Amino acid sequence: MLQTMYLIRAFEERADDLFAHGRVHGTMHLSAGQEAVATGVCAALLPGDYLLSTHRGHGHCIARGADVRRMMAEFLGKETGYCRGRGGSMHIADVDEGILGANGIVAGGLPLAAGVGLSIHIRRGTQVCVVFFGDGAANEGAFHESLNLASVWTLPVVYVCENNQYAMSMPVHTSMKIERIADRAAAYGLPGEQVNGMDVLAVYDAATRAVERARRGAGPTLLECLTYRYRGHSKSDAQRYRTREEVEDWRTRDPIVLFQQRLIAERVLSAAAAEPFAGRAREAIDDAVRFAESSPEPDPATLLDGVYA
Ligand SMILES: Cc1ncc(C[n+]2csc(CCOP(=O)(O)OP(=O)(O)O)c2C)c(N)n1
Repeated sequence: MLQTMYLIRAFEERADDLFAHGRVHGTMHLSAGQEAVATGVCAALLPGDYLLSTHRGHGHCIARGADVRRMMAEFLGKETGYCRGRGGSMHIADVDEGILGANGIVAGGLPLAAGVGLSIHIRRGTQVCVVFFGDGAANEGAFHESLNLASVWTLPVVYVCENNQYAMSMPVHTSMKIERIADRAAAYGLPGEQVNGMDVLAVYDAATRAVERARRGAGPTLLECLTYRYRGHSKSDAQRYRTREEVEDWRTRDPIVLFQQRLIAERVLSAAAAEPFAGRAREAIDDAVRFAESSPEPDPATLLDGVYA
């Protein structure tokens, strides 16, 4: 889990750098600070389980085992990318491995999750579908409809709200009158749990319980993971809605630093053994960038491949 969190951080640092050098078109949404949520939840899954992501989805894909070479190639719009360079940062998917795609529509994954859950249910499968979404998405109608249907039909869905305190520039307390998003689960008759999203083991424990409940046919769970994004909403965010002190305060709870310190304190890892983790992650990303850069651009003649409407 520590290596995974380092890998997510390294991927995004490099993505940011490539963007700054004008190597990427469009925009991107970084999840630095939120690594423990993706990592803790995905560690609770088994091969064959399904995942639905958001516009801030790099970490979800990496934590689910996606190949960073193909992710980087997708990010740079290359033919060897997961979506042959058509999707870019916001639309990385690996359907064969159950990564059913990111979603640029806020709450767009939530109705899909109910559909995936219904499909598993009809096929009498034992898989689980995890759907990530933000605090802003929890105010969309799709959130309420999806939770209600999944609960009524006892579907194997785990709802993971990454409450990173803001929907673009809007703080959670200005968009909802409740203290805990997890409390909304009660309205639909399913368990809701609020978790420290900066603590990868706390996330893993809660996710393990939710996944086990879904897998044994007991239905959905809502997890609210309290976390924070260190970077702006996307690349065009001047961040006038929060103070530098607030960001620095959250950085003192960095999920990677905290987990590493804990592993060392509990003698699971020595300081010397922890040393190479960051370097290994950067090397894997260097290799991914080399792969992506040496990969071909998509052939313009294939531009309409995959366009169905
Ligand atoms: C249906 C819809 N409404 C508005 C937008 C514009 N938009 C993109 S991201 C975003 C904020 C999302 O906040 P949240 O769900 O908390 O996720 P976070 O960005 O914090 O990860 C908005 C309003 C959109 N993409 N889709």
